[in-house]
Amino acid sequence: MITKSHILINGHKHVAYQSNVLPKEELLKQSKEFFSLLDKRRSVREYSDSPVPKEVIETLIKTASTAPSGAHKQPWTFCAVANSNLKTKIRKAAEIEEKESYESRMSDRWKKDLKPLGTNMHKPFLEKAPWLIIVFKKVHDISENGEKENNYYVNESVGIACGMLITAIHNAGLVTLTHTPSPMNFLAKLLNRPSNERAFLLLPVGYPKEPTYVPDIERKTLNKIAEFYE
Ligand code: IYR
Repeated sequence: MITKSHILINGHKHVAYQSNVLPKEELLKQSKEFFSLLDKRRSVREYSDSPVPKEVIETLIKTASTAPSGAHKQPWTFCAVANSNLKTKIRKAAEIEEKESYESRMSDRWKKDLKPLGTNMHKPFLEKAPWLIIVFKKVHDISENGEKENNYYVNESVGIACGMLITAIHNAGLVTLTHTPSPMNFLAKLLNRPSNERAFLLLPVGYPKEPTYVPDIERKTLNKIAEFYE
């Protein structure tokens, strides 16, 4: 049996980092290939009801949970919903909030900014997509004896994990959409989440309806998003 060899640094166990250094000629190629894959990612609002195996969703969630987090607290819970009754309840509750938002909470300027994207208060994807992943942030942990334990940089940590989840979903040939009905507290109620969890993001996951049309929008060029100091 191969055993991990540990060394102690400041009294804490460390293992050798398994590096992923590429040969020089591969470096640019790999980075360009990954860019080209991710540059094809789009937010998709129309889903097919083709099923996605649970094991795929489990693997995507494990991938997201490789994200770095403040003090390695991993302050997240991913709730994966395939149950139709629950999806219908989530759609109904989300549409009540969205109706209120589109009719009175959102400013005219905000709605004008969203016009090219074609969003509205109707959210059929919440029932059509085979899975909904609702990401909860843990504002603190609760120890086994019921005491509060701190988490750190919770929004940053959970945001990074969500980015990695979106990337993993796209890499698997599936599509998603960052849906943030506001306010989102109905999700904690419907999913019976404990008091230390707050809904952070809802991602429908599935295959796109074929054909699906997405807005013809462009990404900012490198010189608009980056400054180099050499
Ligand atoms: N949450 C609403 C509105 C919305 C807001 C933004 I900013 C978007 O980029 C897209 C939608 C909705 O889901 O329709």
